[in-house]
Amino acid sequence: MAMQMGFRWYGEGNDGISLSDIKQIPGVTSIVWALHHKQPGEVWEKEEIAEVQKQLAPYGFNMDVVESVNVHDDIKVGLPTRDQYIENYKQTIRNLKEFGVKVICYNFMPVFDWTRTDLFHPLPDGSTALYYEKSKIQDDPKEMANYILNNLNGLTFPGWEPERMARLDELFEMYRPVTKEKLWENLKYFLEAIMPVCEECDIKMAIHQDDPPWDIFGLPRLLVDEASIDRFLTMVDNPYNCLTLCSGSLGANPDNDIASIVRKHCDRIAFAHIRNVKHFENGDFTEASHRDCDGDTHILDIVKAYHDCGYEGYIRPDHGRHLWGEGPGTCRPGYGLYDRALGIMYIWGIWDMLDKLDGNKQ
Ligand code: CS2
Ligand code: MN
Repeated sequence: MAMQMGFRWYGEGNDGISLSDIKQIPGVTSIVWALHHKQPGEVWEKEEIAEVQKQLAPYGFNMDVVESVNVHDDIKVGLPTRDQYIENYKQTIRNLKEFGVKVICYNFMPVFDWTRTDLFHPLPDGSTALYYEKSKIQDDPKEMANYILNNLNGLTFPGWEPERMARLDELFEMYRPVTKEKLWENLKYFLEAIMPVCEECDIKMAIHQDDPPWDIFGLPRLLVDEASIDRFLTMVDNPYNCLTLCSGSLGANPDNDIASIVRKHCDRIAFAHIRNVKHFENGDFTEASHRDCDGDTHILDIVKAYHDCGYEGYIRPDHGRHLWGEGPGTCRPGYGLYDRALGIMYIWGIWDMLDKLDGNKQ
């Protein structure tokens, strides 16, 4: 068995890309999905999950991977109310099990999910891509949040729920006493509470790294490099406590050697995100095509590391550029159709050739 290729899709009526478009990309077997209308902390009901199942079934896609079931801020902050939200999370896991879900991708970033200063930054080839200008992030978080919200053109984006962003002052206030160590403790508390349910349901929790992998706006960020990943996996040393290893998030720091993290922790990687990033000397970075030489993430080494390890988990192309008419209003930043499809073909190209060199059948 090879790795299992997935494609992130935001749901019927919520994504300009159709399942029949995705069906035409070679080798995609999993739709990486979520209930995007749910707020963090709410239980995902079986009837709602069944709707998605009904949409995917005619195309033969499985729904093995969810990205993301977002974690409520009270759990991250460690408030007494967290226990109720943890109970809700457990119930969601049990409900997802009924539909054959195998992996839950999530993150533990305070306040913001991924952060960028330009969502449609022009590249020399005429396409656009997500861009991070380091100097801008020292400023007012509200300015950045408003910029992102105003450029989503009415599209929902997990982690950027307008309801949460409207409470930004309150959120920053809530996180004020949460030091990095406290955040680690709260993550441990959460995982230890849900691990028995994951075992019972045979569902792996796969944490996504922080993006970018460093503290922003004075907020602590945990999963940023090899040492913090080591700490995370030993802190809760359970085969159901896994990683979504995101080459793009980690790759924003040029010191991270992602291929070596893959080799070290392959058995704990349940889901792989493949994305390429190009750095500039002043600390800015832009997202790039998946082709190795277009960025600094070393995509060839990473895919080879997965291949050498006999990786059989899920994988998906992560953010791509916006091409051929894609742009604000037609696609979510990073989630157009074309560049992600090209990324898939690049990944398959590497994988199939490595298989052939090994003398294996495709
Ligand atoms: C991002 C994130 O890098 C990525 O894949 O698009 O939004 C990611 O989906 C979440 O952080 C996972 O919880
Ligand atoms: Mn990712």
